[in-house]
Formats: sequence, C-alpha cells, structure tokens
Amino acid sequence: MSPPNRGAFIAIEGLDRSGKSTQAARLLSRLQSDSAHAQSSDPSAVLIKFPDRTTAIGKTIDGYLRSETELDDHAIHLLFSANRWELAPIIQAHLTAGTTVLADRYAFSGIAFSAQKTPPLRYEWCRAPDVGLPAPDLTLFLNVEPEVAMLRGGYGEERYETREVQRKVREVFERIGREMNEGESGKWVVVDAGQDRDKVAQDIWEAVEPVLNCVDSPVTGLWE
Ligand code: 2DT
Ligand code: MG
Repeated sequence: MSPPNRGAFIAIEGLDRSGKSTQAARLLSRLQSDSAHAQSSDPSAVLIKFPDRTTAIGKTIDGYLRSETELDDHAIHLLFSANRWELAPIIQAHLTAGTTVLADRYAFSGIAFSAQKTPPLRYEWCRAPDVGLPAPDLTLFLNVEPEVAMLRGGYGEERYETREVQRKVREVFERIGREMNEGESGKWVVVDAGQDRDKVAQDIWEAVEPVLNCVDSPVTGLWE
C-alpha cells in the first residue's frame, strides 16, 4: 500500500480587509466537507492564523499591534518570525499526518509590513529569519485596492491600518510574488478580491484543488 500523501500547505495573504479571514473560513469548511478523510481520526484541514496572539510571544505582538507598547522595528519583526517558528513543528506534524494546513497570513506579511516602514528595514534582512520555515505549496494573494478595502467597514484601530501603509505594503507583496514565481511559477497566485465573495471563493478553489493531489514530495524549506 502506498503511503498516504501529506497534507497541502496553503497560505492566504493580502491587505487588511481583503477578505482573507472570510475566505480562509470558507475554504476550510469546503476542505473539511469534501474530504477523503472521513474515515480518518486526523482532521482533513486546519486553519492557523498569524500572528497567533495566544502564545507568550503572540501576546507581546498583540500589545504592539494595539499600540499599548512600543518596540524597535527589528525586534518586533523578529518576534513575528519567532511566532511562526514556534508553530512550525505543529504545521509540519499536521502535514505529515495528511492534514491540509491553511495559514491566514504567513512570512510574506512579515516582510511586507516591516519593509515598508520609515526608515525601511532592508528586504533581505526582513526575509532572513523566515528562511527555512515550512514552505507553502501555494500562496493565494487576495488582491484588492486599499481604497476598496477601506470601504468594507473602514480600518480598525490597529497599527498599520491606514491607506498609506496599506499601499506601501501592497508594493512589497507585489515584489515578493514576482520573485516567488521567478523561482517556481504558480506558487503565488493573485486572486481578484474586489469581486463578490462567491466568485472569490470559486477562484480560490480553482487554484487550490489541483494542489491538493500533488503533494507527494516532502515539505521544503521556505527560500532554501
Ligand atoms: P491581522 O489583522 O491579520 O490580525 O494582522 N503583521 C502580520 C506583521 O507586521 N508581521 C507579520 O509577520 C504578520 C504575520 C499585519 C495583524 C497585523 O500584523 C501585521 C497586520
Ligand atoms: Mg488587522
């Protein structure tokens, strides 16, 4: 009997209010309902949100995002990365067990939000601490104009939730996507998130479905 495939690792990225969390929840339930895992004790899919604000590191990040605390830009960048590293063994274990892992934000947000700062942190420096993390098989970038995103109820109170920051963040995301697809094309898929929700969900499914059955090679290290 051939060993079961590992799970697929899918990251969902985008600006604030691009619909990431809504679409991640929809994708999760679709994966859970139309799964071949019905007989297995392992879940067919799990959703992990970054930052995970529940850990000790995550609580520090949460205080920073709510502007309750100030931290040097480099220091907070490294904490966001550490927050991924602390969950990396869990991601790896799920994938090995055949569970698909969805990440609502990942290392790409880490780079995009730090590299846009004034003064900016160097792009290569921002990328370095995340090198070697489990690499997503597919990253979906939910692309939306910051102005459209703002109309969706406006931004909240958190750090970074301004039109100017979101514009600059989007430019860094575009660079990341370009460079990802120069390496292995198709790993970064841009989804038009300005469409209605059902159409966005449909486009996402069309990108995800082919990946689900193509994960017979081990998880690779990000940017390695
Ligand atoms: P949410 O609004 O999705 O909770 O994100 N961020 C996120 C970073 O600056 N670096 C990172 O590595 C990650 C994962 C993006 C909270 C904010 O934190 C930013 C928005
Ligand atoms: Mg937010």
